[in-house]
Amino acid sequence: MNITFCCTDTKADPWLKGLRAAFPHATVNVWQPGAPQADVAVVWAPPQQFLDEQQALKALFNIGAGVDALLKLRLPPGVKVVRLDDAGMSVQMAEYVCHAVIRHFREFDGYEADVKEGKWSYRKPRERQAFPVGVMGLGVLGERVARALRVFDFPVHGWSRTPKAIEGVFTHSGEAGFEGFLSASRVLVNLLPLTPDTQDILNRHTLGRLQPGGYLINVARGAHLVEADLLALLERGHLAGATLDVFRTEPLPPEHPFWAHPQIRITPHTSARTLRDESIAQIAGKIRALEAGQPIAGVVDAIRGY
Ligand code: NDP
Ligand code: OXD
Repeated sequence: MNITFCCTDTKADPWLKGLRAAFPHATVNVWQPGAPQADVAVVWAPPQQFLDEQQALKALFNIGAGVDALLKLRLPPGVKVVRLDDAGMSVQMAEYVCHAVIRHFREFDGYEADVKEGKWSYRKPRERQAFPVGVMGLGVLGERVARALRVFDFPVHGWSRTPKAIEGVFTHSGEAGFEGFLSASRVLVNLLPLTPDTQDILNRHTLGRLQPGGYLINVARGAHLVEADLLALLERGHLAGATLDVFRTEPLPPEHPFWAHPQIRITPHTSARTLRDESIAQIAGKIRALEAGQPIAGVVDAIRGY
């Protein structure tokens, strides 16, 4: 078997070592232009030239959950696109989102500012029922996040394309359920995949439907958010703030207003990192299953876009 590795912004050596250990009889190399045809590829945002040259690939293993960058490209005919299925990401996402929700709800930024000024001052405890959290996307990550938020007794709403049942979570689905989902939420967490249907979905109309004092947590993709609309809603006071991990342009350009905005907290696309060992183990298991003609989880539906 010939396995090729073509991942932008990723140190190749540890991945090659792990893949070679999992497949001692296979050829495992970093892709170079003109390389022999490989059977499967491990990829992250590969160049079009790679896919144009590697027309015999049977499967592309994306080392992330989101496949938006990959689906923009012309793919070899009949190739399976396989996403990472959790591989240690959902617990990280649950930590990140719970931290952001709790930091906002408990006013920790305000306390930090007070402490810097040497002030010992209390704030009135807030009513938890007044902070319903809406989770957009109830897939591998969204469902874990919704369940984690329930542990803290926040009212939790979830929205997905098809109907879902999650214990303790008010679920809504499809276009018909969107309006009711938004107006039931005060804190909005975005965990949708980026597809033609979801691009720009966080805009003045949708964010304007959140309850007053709304708060946005975007941990999915930057292109979900119309950035100027967020700034306008913060300015108007309809939104209280935002925690953003993803941006339309990454790295966030130095002159971007989000860097210094007093109501916006940013992190550098780090809410749920790809964990190398877990990912290699998962990909190796799926390669073996495919070789044995068995079905695997995480095969992307290119028409649906996720
Ligand atoms: P999944 O594919 O498992 O889940 C996607 C969810 O979104 C599903 O519940 C799906 O509905 C729902 N959905 C898709 N399209 C629509 C739509 N048009 N309307 C309503 N609901 C829709 O994805 P994951 O949970 O694994 O990951 C979600 C995204 O998180 C990734 O695509 C990626 O962009 C982002 N991500 C970000 C990371 C970071 O570090 N910032 C790390 C990892 C992922 P249904 O269940 O009905 O199919
Ligand atoms: C992913 C990501 O999609 O890290 O996995 O953004």
